[in-house]
Amino acid sequence: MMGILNVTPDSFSDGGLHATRERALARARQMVGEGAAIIDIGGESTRPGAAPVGEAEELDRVVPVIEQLSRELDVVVSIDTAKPGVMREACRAGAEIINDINALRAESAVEVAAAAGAAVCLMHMQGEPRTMQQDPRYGDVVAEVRQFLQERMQACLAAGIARDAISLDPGFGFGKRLEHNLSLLGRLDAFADLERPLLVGLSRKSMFGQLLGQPVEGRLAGSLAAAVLAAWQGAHILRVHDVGPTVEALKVAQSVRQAGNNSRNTPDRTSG
Ligand code: 8Y4
Repeated sequence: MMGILNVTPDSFSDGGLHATRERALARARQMVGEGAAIIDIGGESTRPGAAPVGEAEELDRVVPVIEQLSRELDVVVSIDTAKPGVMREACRAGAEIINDINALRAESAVEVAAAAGAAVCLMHMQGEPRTMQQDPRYGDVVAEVRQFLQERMQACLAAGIARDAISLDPGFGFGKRLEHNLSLLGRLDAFADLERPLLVGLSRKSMFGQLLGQPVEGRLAGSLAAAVLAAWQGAHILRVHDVGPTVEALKVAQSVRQAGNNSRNTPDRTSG
């Protein structure tokens, strides 16, 4: 389980950077207590219309939190950034995974990741965040996402990143309509032959708003259903806001999977 940690100033209480850091640390401790093995730290809001953050500001937000968490907790820290300079400093501070929604396509990003010796998550996105939802189009969304991920993996391997250090992500919601997201979620098996762990981020995303008519705070049930479907198809890492509830939902799925295997192996099971 990968817990999402936003280290962005609270829009309600303006307590400054110190309060932002303390709030983030408390949230991280809670998620680890609920079973998160990875904390994904982001210093730039991904909300549509949010102001872009400069590199220095992003580093001021995330570096102290990464240092403290990797010192204090038995957890792997992941840095959610597309900026090579932030990747480098975050890894120096203790981050072991680079989670880049741009799949290391920025100038020098692949080289920085290789030099840092970090693991990387390569995510598919069509277009760029500001405009990606304007008119997403695919012939065969599953085939195109798979092809993109394979190409980005090749670029990483060519730069000396170890195959074992790479995970792949279809990028739910990133330049995709509801129908594209649903096609991908039903066909996660199509990525199995890439032989890399799959990371999926579905938590609270707008596809559940579209399907259920729920605002972001009402999307837990939809997110849990999707998490179970993904895990059932073999997804390895789930990026979620609600760590405790997702751990419980997956426990149910895992138990069913084990019971199912047992019964298939039972000789006296009748058929027909
Ligand atoms: C409510 C809350 C509604 C958050 C939407 C969102 C992914 C990711 C994001 C993902 C990987 C998000 C950084 C978008 N999504 N990284 N990052 N995979 N690897 N939206 O799917 O959470 S940010």
